[in-house]
Amino acid sequence: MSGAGAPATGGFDASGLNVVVIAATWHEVIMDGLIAGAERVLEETGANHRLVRVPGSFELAVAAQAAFAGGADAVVALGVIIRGGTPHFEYVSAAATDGLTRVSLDAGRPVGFGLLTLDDEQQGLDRAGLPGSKEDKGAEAADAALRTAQVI
Ligand code: DLZ
Repeated sequence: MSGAGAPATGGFDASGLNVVVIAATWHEVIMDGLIAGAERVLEETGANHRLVRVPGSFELAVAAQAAFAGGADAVVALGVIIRGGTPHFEYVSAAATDGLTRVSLDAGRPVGFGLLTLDDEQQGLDRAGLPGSKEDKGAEAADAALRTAQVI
């Protein structure tokens, strides 16, 4: 489900592109929504795709690096980090974001950034493309990766 102001997703031909969706496992309900949204766009556009699960968002970057080393044209990175009472949130969020940026630039290939950094679970439910959600960040991340792969 797209909210007001959200870009339209899909509606183009991405057949011939090999895409790896890399998804962390923390916060299962929100993650399931993000994965479903990304996979819907990849199916609709005809992209070849496979799903790789990693334990947490910290591991997204190294898995993205391996995907590009294996020939992926694009990666969609999905994770959910919810702020807690310690600085851990900041460390994992920064490490995952910086790592994915570096991997994308080193490979010269796009990473769709579907890492949600949240104050609470409700913010994730609002963005996960689930029934009642206002936005679908998994779909948006897949769409961004595909559209970028087509123009670089
Ligand atoms: C340890 C941890 C914590 C506290 N919170 C999250 C989170 O909200 N979201 C997430 O994706 N991962 C979390 N992790 C796990 C780390 O990303 C990582 O998997 C572990 O520190 C092991 O390297």
